[in-house]
Amino acid sequence: MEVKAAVAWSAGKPLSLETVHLEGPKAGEVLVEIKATGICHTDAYTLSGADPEGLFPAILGHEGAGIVVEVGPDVKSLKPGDHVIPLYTPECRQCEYCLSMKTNLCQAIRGTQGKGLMPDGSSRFSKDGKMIHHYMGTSTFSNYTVLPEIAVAKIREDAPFDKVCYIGCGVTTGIGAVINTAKVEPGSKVVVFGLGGIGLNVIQGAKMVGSDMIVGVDINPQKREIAEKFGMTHFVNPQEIEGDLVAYLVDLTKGGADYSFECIGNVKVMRQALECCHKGWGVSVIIGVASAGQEISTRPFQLVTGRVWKGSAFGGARGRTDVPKIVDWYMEGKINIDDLITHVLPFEQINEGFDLMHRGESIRSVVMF
Ligand code: NAD
Ligand code: DAO
Ligand code: ZN
Repeated sequence: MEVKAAVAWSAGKPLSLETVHLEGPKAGEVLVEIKATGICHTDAYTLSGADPEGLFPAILGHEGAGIVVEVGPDVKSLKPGDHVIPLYTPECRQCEYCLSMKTNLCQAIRGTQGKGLMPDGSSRFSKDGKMIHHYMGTSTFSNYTVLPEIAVAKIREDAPFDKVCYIGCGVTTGIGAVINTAKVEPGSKVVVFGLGGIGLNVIQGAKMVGSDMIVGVDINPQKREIAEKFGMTHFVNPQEIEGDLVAYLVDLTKGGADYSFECIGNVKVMRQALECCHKGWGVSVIIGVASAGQEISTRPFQLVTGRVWKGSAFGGARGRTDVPKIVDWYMEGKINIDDLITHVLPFEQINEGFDLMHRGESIRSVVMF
């Protein structure tokens, strides 16, 4: 079939709106009509050319929601008409990783997904006979996409696509890092570095589990108001404090953070996030994706004296199991997504969504087909 897609032909260029060819689903795959998709920092990172694993041409996008329109042979868990969220972290429930119950990093289709291909090693997208890569196994910048069944979460039908698409990445990443990765307890002191689309969801997760003190750190003072709305109790602008930021935060938290989260992708800030943690038990979670070749460092004594450094991908969430529950939380009013979606754009203005992000004017832009 012919579909509408925003194609990344090469790095560093705006997306090109095209009609491209999409082959139907093969065994174990489903065809999904994408109704809405968020634009995430990670799409911009890949489009910029800084992502060493970025492949071109490709159809980017990994934060979508839509409806199943066709299923291939052997598909058991989905049917046409099901409302769904695509998963860049699949959940096969059969691989060693899924069965370990220690990680959400299902490896069932890792090899082909990383090469921009479907599990059979081919792409479903092409233009004039030229192959176009899939992206993160999802390619939601197309009004139709083909997905492996194991990379699709079925959600309730009354959930609005233009809001719950954000659960496909940002919401789950932030809230999940608090609940699944750090397992923050009520009464905790939390420090969040970077108050963007991820950090604000960390704040809302920390508030949800009953943290007493939630310190937000950002160089953009305009983030203060929205962060307070989501539960931040103290704001720190590193450019406004005198002296060492780590010492300032340890003093503010009276001994250090029980939990800290790096939501920027800056290796210097990752070190600050670890070192502002409480001696003996503080846990620091890296969420931000640093540029290629970057390395983190600290004095090993920071770890010897009880601080713990962890990382979190997709909030440690098992997508097919956890995403429908997070959609329920939104529908029950337990989490706020509406105030984080600052811009809704028609598909034709998808490049404007990237511009808004680069200018720091949006938290999340959502594109509707
Ligand atoms: P964003 O651009 O919306 O937010 C980043 C925030 O950090 C901004 O408010 C900015 O002002 C602030 N900032 C920048 N430099 C700073 C500094 N030196 N000190 C303090 N604040 C600073 O980005 P986002 O969408 O929230 O994404 C954050 C990171 O998370 C990115 O690296 C993204 O790729 C990554 N990410 C990771 C996962 C995962 O599963 N681990 C998932 C999605 C996104
Ligand atoms: O299993 O080796 C693996 C890689 C899984 C990829 C996990 C994604 C990490 C987060 C990247 C940003 C997502 C928007
Ligand atoms: Zn698996």
